[in-house]
Amino acid sequence: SRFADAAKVATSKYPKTTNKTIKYGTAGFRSKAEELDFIMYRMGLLAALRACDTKAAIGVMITASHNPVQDNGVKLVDPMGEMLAPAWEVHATTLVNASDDEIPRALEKIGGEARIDLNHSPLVFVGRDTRPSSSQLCDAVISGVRVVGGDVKDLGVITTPIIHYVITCHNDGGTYGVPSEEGYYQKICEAFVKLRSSGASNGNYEPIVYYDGANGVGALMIANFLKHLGNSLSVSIYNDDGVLNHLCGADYVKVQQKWPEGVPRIQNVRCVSVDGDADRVIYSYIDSNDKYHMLDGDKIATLIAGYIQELLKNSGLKLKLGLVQTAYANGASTEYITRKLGVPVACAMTGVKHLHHMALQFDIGVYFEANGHGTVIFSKEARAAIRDAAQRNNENANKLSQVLDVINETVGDAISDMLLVETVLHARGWSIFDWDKAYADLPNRQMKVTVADRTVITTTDAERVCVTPEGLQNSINEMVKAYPQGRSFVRPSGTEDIVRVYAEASSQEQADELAIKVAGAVY
Ligand code: 16G
Ligand code: ZN
Repeated sequence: SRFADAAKVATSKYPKTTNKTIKYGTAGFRSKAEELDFIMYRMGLLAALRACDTKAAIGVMITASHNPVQDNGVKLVDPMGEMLAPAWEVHATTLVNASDDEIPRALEKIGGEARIDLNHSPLVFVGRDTRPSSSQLCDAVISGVRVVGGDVKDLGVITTPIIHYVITCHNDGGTYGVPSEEGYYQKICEAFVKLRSSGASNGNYEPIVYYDGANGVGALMIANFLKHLGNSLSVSIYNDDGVLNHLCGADYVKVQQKWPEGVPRIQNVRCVSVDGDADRVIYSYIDSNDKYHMLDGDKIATLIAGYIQELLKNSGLKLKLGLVQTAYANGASTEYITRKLGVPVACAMTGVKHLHHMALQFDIGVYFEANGHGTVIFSKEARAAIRDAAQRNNENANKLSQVLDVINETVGDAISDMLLVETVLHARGWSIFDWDKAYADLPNRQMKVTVADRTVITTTDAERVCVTPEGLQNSINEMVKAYPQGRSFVRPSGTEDIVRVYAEASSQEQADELAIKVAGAVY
């Protein structure tokens, strides 16, 4: 077989170390770093095949995002910056579960099924986060690509959203932007600076933020953005050299609902927390009474959607704007955006690919997970209409056109999202307090439950309703009834071997109580 070498290198350098069945999950493969060498190598092989299949460059990102530093993971990025196509997730699972000797046959089979052209010379971009294990794991990916004759472009330590952007620009011939890290900073920052050219302060808005880098790649990359921002925004960087994601970062702040360690606790300052690969962002602040407040993906989404809606209205452009959330979206946010702003809301399953897909039904789709992952996407027609109106000196369309350039449409980016939030606050003349008071979050609680087999739990209606085990949903309904404004759901995690429980109610005590009861029913 022409893939014979792939088996040889596997046996000698990257032998399979487990017989457990492993699945390509919501965010690719993820586990303890020391279990990943053979998986990385095989993902290098697969990325090369996928590049032949699409006749385009493919991306491989090595990161375990918000997870602890001992973990790592890998995911593939498709040609237009999308998550890997579902059929290839299945191929990834097949390839990783094959024995070392079976690799050539698995590759032949995948190649045959996808009818790929092996005469195409595959190109694979690789990138990695700052984990100590990432560099070695990246070498394994590179070996995999090369063994089947592929070329590698190593982007080094980089954020997930930048690799999505670079891949997209490379494959569309530079239409979306210049296909380089530098091109990215330039595009986004130039638009941002222009949008506040009349002055960096405005009303209650002060151009000052504290930045919690989660001790990861986000802390390194923000410095590159700052070089292009001049005096338009003052960013104080914290958490740039401690333990990754430890007691800080977007996931910690969101789940623990606590101020990140390592950031000075100063009243009324906006604190921006990103995660370990800088694709999630959460805001928080301490008010004048020393009370802590957290502004999550829902708050960000409603802020952005509200502003885009206003620009659309004032521009006279007839484009359909919508918001996509998940079951985790706070009930108060959904109520606010539908009733108060009149923007339609759709609910998708957890995972960026599901939200992204659902957002395509709108001309302008804002999508955000409560955990801070999200962005805005524009249809081709919407983009053309906005650019066209901007050229005809429609002032609001012109603003919208610049806002478009601050956004990374290929995937959510913590830093680009931050610059977008700052743009809206600046335009409105709002402090973080003004933003926060749009609506009050319903108190909520998330819990993890460890069970023998999480796959016995299946759900429907975008994970809001539990189908199996039989009777569980009825029990949840009964429990929820006892709590004013109560809502709760359970779903198997796509990234960890656990079941997640979410509950909200009118008080924190009640939300906690409801979560504990529902968790008890799952166990
Ligand atoms: C992954 C997803 C994230 C989702 C999370 C849920 C991507 C790129 N990332 O990190 O969007 O919120 O999984 O994890 O899709 P869970 O299934 O363990 O709750
Ligand atoms: Zn992440």
